[in-house]
Amino acid sequence: TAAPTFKSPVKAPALEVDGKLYSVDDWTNVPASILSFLPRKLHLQPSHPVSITRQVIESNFPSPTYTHYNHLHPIVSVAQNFDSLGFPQDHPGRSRSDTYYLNKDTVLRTHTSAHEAEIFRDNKSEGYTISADVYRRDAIDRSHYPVFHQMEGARMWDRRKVLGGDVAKAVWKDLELLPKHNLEVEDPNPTIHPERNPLQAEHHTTEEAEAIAAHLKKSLEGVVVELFSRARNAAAAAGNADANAIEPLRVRWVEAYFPFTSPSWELEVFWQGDWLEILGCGVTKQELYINAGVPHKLGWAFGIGLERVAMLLYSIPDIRLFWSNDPRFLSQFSTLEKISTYVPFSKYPACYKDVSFWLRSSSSSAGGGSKANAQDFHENDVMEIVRDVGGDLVEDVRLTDEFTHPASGRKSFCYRINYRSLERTLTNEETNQLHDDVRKSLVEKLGVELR
Ligand code: FA5
Ligand code: MG
Repeated sequence: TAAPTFKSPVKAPALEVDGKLYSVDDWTNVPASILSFLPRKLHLQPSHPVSITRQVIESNFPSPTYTHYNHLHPIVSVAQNFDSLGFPQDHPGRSRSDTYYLNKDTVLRTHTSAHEAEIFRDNKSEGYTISADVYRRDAIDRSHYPVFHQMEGARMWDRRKVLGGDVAKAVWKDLELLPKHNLEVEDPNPTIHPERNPLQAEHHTTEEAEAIAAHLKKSLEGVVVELFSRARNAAAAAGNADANAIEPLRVRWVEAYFPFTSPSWELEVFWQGDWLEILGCGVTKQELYINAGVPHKLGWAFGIGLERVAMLLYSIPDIRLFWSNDPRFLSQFSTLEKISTYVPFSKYPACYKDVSFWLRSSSSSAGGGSKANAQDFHENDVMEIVRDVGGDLVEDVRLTDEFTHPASGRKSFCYRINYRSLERTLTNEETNQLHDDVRKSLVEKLGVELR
């Protein structure tokens, strides 16, 4: 047999992104298809709906009270994304099934909150917004995409600087300056609940927390009212018959939990027959200010999904459309002033296909490396394989059946994949080929047994 004539030097494996090298290790799970999204920066593209939505929301948080950060790089440390925010070590958000790791210390940020601590430390202004692309391994459907855009916002008050040291009074005074609205927002729960939504009693009085929560809610409700009145006025001004047909706006506050706020909430808007979550928020945990060297501050923070808002605002039916380069999509958005209802250029036929498989039983997985057995199977791995093969030709993926064999204990799953292009009709051959590739890839990458 022919022996190699020379050995090529063994290069330490590394990923190069934006001219920087990241060493690769057991944690690395970010595929090239995801890295290819980094240059898009939809939040900065003139006349892109994500960018217009960003600007409309920013206008509710004017400078100099708020500084706007829009150019922070998406690759951050695990310390920034999780540790600085008090995520416990076993928080599911840290797992490789939820987050894209470049290596064990470095991730694609999963939220704009990754920058909270550094901006608190910078201590430039009383408030800020950060708009940016964020990355998550997640489900595939019309309102979820592995890359999306968030806007983080925060406002704080300095105990040493408010008149008479009475923070609550100062916050209520600032609240009076916020634009008035007459939207009735459902908000059934008390601000502070001893277990579910506790007061940070070592740091805040009840009055302070109540005042900050009220300022937070009023600020965000103001954003929602602003956004939707623009949409309606535009529709009405354009003589759009739909202006009256638009359902009355329904908005509600729901209790939530985040490791870096307490109390915490999510804001939901009624959309296409269901409640859609558009943001998370809360009273910032004092630990963050203390660790950032500004222990005398107190205040609130929120994180809003820009695509979710843009979908509501323009009636965009599918989150994949934001990534389209089709001029029939892009040409519909031009100015900040005129927000009009999106006109779908066509709805092409959908094609459902099912795939069923058995997970490998744990006994057969010995030495199986990273392949899936019942213990480490995660649905997001299926999602990513489908996404990798089908890209934006996949509209959604749903678990339709789950079964455990009574005798062997083996588990079986059936997923239904909906193939549909936003831009053309897919041929039968094409969908069959895609589905075949998905099936092969599931076997190769997850080691499942097809049924
Ligand atoms: C967060 O990311 C928190 N950082 C928000 C926050 C900031 C809370 C500051 C408190 C203080 P959450 O995971 O719920 O929270 O995401 C926030 C918003 O991002 C959601 O409400 C939703 O609008 C949007 N979002 C989440 N996942 C996706 C996705 N896969 N595709 C599109 N939008 C998404
Ligand atoms: Mg949430």
